[in-house]
Amino acid sequence: VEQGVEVVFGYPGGAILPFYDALHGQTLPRHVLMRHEQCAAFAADGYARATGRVGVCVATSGPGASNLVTGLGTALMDSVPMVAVTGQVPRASLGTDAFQELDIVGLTMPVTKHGFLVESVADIPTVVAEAFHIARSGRPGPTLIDVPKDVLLAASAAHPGAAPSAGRTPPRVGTAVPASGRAEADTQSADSTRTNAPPIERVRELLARASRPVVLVGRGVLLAGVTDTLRRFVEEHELPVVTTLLGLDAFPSEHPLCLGMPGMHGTERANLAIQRADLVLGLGLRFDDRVTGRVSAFAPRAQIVHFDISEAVAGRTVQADVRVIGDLAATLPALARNACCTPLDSWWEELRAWSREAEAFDADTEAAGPLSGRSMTRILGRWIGDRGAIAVTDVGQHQMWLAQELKNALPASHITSGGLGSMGFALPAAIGAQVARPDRETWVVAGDGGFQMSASELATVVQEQLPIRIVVHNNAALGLVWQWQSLTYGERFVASSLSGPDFALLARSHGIPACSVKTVEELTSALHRIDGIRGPALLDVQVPTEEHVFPMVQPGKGLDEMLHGRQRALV
Ligand SMILES: Cc1ncc(C[n+]2csc(CCOP(=O)(O)OP(=O)(O)O)c2C)c(N)n1
Ligand SMILES: [Mg+2]
Repeated sequence: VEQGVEVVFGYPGGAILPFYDALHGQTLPRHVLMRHEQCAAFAADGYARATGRVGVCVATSGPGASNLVTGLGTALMDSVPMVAVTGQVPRASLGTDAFQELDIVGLTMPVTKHGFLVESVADIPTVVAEAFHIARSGRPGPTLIDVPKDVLLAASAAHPGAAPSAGRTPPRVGTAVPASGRAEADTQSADSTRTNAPPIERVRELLARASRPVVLVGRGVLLAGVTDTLRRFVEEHELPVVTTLLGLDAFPSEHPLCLGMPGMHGTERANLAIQRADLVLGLGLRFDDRVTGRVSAFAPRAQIVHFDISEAVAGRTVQADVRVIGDLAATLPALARNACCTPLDSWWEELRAWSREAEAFDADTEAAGPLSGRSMTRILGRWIGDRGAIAVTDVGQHQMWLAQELKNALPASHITSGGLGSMGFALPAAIGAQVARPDRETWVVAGDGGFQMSASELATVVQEQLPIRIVVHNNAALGLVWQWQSLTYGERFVASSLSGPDFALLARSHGIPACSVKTVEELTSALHRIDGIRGPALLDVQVPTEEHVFPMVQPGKGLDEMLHGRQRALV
């Protein structure tokens, strides 16, 4: 509570019960009971992404704690500030294979910035403060606090019914276990902007000389809160903008300067722009392999500039010619000041010759009649975007289609698991986002596979009375797996065909109004009906299995070797 936490997402059990007991009769924090600890971590993640605040999840020792692992990894990959609190067996039982004992600090070392095993009650205030500080600072990410049950009990005895008082100066933490090493690297780099005057000067020179520049925008722009600065900067110089999957909501997709998403399922205009550019200005992104395609073929004609808060991230895949390490809140305004550009008319002429639509609208097949994955996400992308709602997607074909089709998402309004690509993410993350932002409409778009991984959270939606709009893209398949087996495994389909329950019936069994739709007309009228519903609602959208997400850059290919719907390789 002293850290400003208002909500925690969790699941109780023996070792963590003293923590739960301390919540009794308290108004803060609110506890949201999830149906699985993985979903508690995803919900804390969605809460954090929707607000920029630290998300908190809670689990008991052993299986409760280990169920958090995927959620922590998801947050680490996507730079989401999170603190996980786990119960542990009493100190005297540590190392004895006690009931529900797992070394969770050891187990989560690679998926957290830092893990703490609390050794005494006196350490708790410092550990909590450090855990929140590390989660927030530098490149944000998850930390874990593991508290033995006897320490929790001693804490309750020391502070019956109240949080520890502020202002105490407790002794230094006994055991602070360095985890992924990211904490140290990031803390050092967080204030390293003082070293950046020369690199920024060099970037200004490169920009002034460039005739084919591209600005590549990642989630760091959102984390630094510089979306307005970015917009002013690129508008002033008419710079083309490409937004990664996690940077989609950092810049409006329909802005005339926006070329779309790059990478494996990026647009022709975005990918070819990068390949033809003479300067790539990367702002707060990791240049991960889904963005770069074959690294050796990435932006072959370009000088590459990489702005990032983390020394550890810069240069890991693509070698940047200039690295600017520091908070974009300081470095981007510093660049924008006095920056100048040559006129880019001929570059824009070249750019406009390529399509920024992932696939052209086909009036014959998309305006009416049976839905496809493409047409349903096109309708939803506009519907969700026009309402300024939050879109939370799962992982798979529907995720890529919606990323291509979502119109003008507001900052912190496109939430998806990018780096880890964790199926089952969408519904629980939307619970976190909706709890965080009751004032915002929140939409889930999930595949039938990913939805089945966390469908038990429908009960949480109802128990917490959250008005989440849920769309299941039901193609009776693990669609993206089907697509890979179709295109790169010679149509040898194995384990990609998927049955499921009647999703509408499943929702109704929870008391959630729901229906199944198959045509454009049915979807459109269902969307209008949902407008009149105050609580949650679910749409089961049935589409054929046989559909590919295009464009596609296959693994090992360069960004200009895209497959299009017509399966024509460009260039
Ligand atoms: C937890 C997890 N397991 C496996 C995968 C691998 N995977 C990526 S996409 C995908 C298929 C997703 O199917 P579905 O949820 O139905 O979405 P669709 O592709 O059909 O839209 C799978 C199995 C993953 N990303 N996450
Ligand atoms: Mg599917």
